[in-house]
Amino acid sequence: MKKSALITGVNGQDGSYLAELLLEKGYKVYGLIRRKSVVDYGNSTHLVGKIEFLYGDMTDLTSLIRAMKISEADEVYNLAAQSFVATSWEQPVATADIDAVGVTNMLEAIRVVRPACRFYQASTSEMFGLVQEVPQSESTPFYPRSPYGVAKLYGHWITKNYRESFGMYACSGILFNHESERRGLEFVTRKITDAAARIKLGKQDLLELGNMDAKRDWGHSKDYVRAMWLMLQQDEADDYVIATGETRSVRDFVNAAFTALDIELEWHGTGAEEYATNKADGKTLVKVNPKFFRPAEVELLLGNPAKAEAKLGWKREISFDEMVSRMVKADLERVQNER
Ligand code: NAP
Ligand code: G4F
Repeated sequence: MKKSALITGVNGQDGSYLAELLLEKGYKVYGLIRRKSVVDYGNSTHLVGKIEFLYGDMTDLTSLIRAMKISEADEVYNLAAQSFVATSWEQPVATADIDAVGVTNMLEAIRVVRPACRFYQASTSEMFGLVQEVPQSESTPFYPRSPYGVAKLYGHWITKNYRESFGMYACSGILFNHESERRGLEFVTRKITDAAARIKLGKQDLLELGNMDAKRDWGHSKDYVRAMWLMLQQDEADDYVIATGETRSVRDFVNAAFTALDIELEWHGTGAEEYATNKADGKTLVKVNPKFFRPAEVELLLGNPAKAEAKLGWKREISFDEMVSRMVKADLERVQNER
């Protein structure tokens, strides 16, 4: 008999890659999406007809109970979230409703309808925030720095609590930043690759960014959704850090993206006065705009994936350079074909 899986946030970056992976593995896949005024399957548009879409919302327990009843899910992957850190200062209450209480709603729907169903929670390296040690592992104390990080920490602990209180198979993946050709355009990596492509094609003059010194441990989403699935196939539920073990600054990412397009940058100034010129003609292509600075920043993330590698047999396959090159190539093609 086919296993059944329910993915919340199926039209997001990770949801679409995970749905592809589960289809390859022979699952019947259900994806939860929100009703919008215009029908929009987002990153999972190509999966229409292959997976079953269910309307629902993380803030509406009744819709999650309904989704559990219809899907009869053996595994639930809770990827739905208000996932953009900067927006969490503008919409702190909505972020908490979706990213914190929404997790309890999903766990309750499982507990009431199908308690044997396995549960994956999308936890995040943002919970480490003002990092208490380097690198960060499963035992590193948390210190979130944004309403998003605080809400996700609630989701993390309620998942652990349902595991301990009710014996549910509930896991949290503490995933470090992961990107792809499907990443939202507001996140820094995709903002950079999209702008670099436009600048290369003469469709944009300048890229404005915030904190160039922030460091992230960046991997590719396709590798990370494999880890989610592995977490739900073990004898016992547990929490795992998923990361590459490498860290780079935003400036490093900018250099890598422009290099992939054969543009060499020269950097000048520091802090809010920093900018980069094209070495070939001296034209300013990148500059800092303080409007993108955050009220509180996460300066350094670097994960230690040793536990996941040893216990899950997980290993990332897509290198940093390969990821940047795929993102730049996809954006170049897309921008070229824009009218
Ligand atoms: P994403 O592209 O922003 O996808 C988030 C999804 O959640 C979207 O499909 C969105 O649907 C849905 N959603 C938002 N609010 C909802 C609500 N109230 N009810 C139902 N669905 C809702 O994020 P992602 O990068 O794929 O990340 C997936 C998950 O992993 C998120 O929980 C994120 O916080 C977490 N995470 C991500 C990273 C990373 O680096 N990518 C790292 C650690 C953890 P709409 O299209 O309707 O908005
Ligand atoms: O790409 P970002 O917006 O991602 P951030 O804040 O690290 O969050 C992402 O990763 C988390 C895992 O650690 C996820 F939980 C979360 O859902 C999301 O996927 O920003 C990365 C860094 C930040 O330090 C930011 O200040 O880039 C810096 N940055 C500098 N200029 C910028 C910009 N970020 C954005 N979005 N836009 C800028 O212009």
